[in-house]
Amino acid sequence: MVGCCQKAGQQQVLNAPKNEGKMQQATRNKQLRLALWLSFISRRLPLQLLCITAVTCLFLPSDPIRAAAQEKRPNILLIVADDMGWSDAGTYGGEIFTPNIDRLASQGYQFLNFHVGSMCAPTRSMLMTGVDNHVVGLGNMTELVADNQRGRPGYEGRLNGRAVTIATLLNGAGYHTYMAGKWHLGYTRESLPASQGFEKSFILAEGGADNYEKKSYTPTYPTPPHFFDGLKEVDLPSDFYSTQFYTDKMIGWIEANKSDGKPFFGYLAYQAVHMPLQVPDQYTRRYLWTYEAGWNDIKNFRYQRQVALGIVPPGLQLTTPPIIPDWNSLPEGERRMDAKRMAVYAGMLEYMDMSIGRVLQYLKDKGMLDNTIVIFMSDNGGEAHELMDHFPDYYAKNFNLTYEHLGQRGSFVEYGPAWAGVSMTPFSNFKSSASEGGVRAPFIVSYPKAVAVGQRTDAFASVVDVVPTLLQFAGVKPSSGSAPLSGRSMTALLTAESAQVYPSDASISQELSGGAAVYQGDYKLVRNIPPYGDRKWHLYNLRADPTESKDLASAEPGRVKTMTEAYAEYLKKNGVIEVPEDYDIAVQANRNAQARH
Ligand SMILES: [Ca+2]
Repeated sequence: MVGCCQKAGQQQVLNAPKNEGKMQQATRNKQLRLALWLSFISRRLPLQLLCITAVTCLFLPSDPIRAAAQEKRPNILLIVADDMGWSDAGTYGGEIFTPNIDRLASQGYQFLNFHVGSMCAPTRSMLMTGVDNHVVGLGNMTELVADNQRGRPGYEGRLNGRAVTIATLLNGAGYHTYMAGKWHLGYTRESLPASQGFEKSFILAEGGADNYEKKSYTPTYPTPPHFFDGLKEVDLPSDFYSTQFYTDKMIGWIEANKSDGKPFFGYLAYQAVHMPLQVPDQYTRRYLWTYEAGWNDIKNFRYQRQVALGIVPPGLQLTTPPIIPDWNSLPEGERRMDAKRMAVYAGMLEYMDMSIGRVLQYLKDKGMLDNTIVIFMSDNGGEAHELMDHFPDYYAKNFNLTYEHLGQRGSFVEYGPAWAGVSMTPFSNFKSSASEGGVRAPFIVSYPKAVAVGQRTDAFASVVDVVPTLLQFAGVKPSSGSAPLSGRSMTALLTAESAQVYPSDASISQELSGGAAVYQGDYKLVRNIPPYGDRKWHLYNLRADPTESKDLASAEPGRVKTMTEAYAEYLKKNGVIEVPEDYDIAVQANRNAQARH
């Protein structure tokens, strides 16, 4: 009978009319929480105790977080995809087969307006600490650090110790802490995961690497990549494939300690779908036919699907940079190669989704899934950069670039700006820009005990909000000896107590490598450097204009002034050193790489 109530409660939320009053929504959410709680209790108590329990429930805290925590502290599984686009998963409009990510969304909370840094390591530094990247040592990518930033506090290129990681806090509170995958936050002894609170770790130190062997993927990393098992640098097994290996590691650690009564925090940071794009060939083959349709049609398909899902507004004018040719204007040989490059990307992403499914199925089989907070996200927008254009001789010499080998061991594949634009439908620009195409990321939270089921939100939220949220769910306080948290807890939103994370008049700023953005309510003030912008501020109303196509800066000078003042405060508060006027990412990257040779 209680089981019926749970189903009915969930169905009510899924079918809630959009114009429903706030009071009705609050009442409904209380009913849902009570139903979930009763269902939870009923699975653990004899029937004769149920009546007493039901009465007692009326006097328990209405706060579902405390109610859940009183029973057992939650496990936490934090899954991060690398360079995955906002629209790639099915639940965000994509045609790629991602049933496990989609199921997480349908059983949890899907964010439509979640923001990250525009590149890997800064996002990850905020994800691990909850503190702005300029405070904790990743003020810029170490590969891109400007001459005026080098050696300055906040630009160490590794976690600098000013903030304690969530792994350290949770481990200190009795959690097992595991990390498998890409770290990218330094590999000095004190900055490795093993020194940052993770009791078990197997990591790639650099920003990327080959997925099959210990091999660099770019001449800007002149030495082979570094992998660490704890504090020990190690070689890779001969049958290594990154996604499979990291998944096995995570499941193995959870399994080894599952019976000792301690909860776990698992950080699963896949190399997928960062270049080089690689996956077992059968996954690529599934998509060859799909992408022969070309990037124009696929982008339009995704947009129409997003409109049908109700996650983006209809009537948008999708923007395509002039450097991207019309698909039908390409010679057949180029179309064939480009279709396969995207097929490898899609296959690699599907393999990752399948692997996420393996972990979730394992947790379900062991009866642990209901008590696990699962987060899935990407760390930045789709990657448009084409290294093969910059270093053609290097790739011709070190990789097999034939059509037949694309995606396999020994090959090198990047998917380029046209497909990156598809990945970021409907937004403009890409990874490393401050446009939404660089900083809007998929973000899903599932936690059946406390998080509302089957919900979507367009509330603004950011990567710095993850740590305060997880600490609150786990009942763990931030460290008094650490830099203060930069974000806000999302728990009130997730448990349907509030419709927002930030008040609508709050200003939230970010900066990376000269790109900068300030968010306030529906508005965004943004500045990009070439090739993504003109170094000037532009103002957009993101709700009406998510593609950032209608600049309102000259029409609303007052708003621009308020937001630039908020940005100036942000710079001061976080010790940001802005890049010089003539800073150029490609020139700086080459100069820094030469210095490392
Ligand atoms: Ca990335």
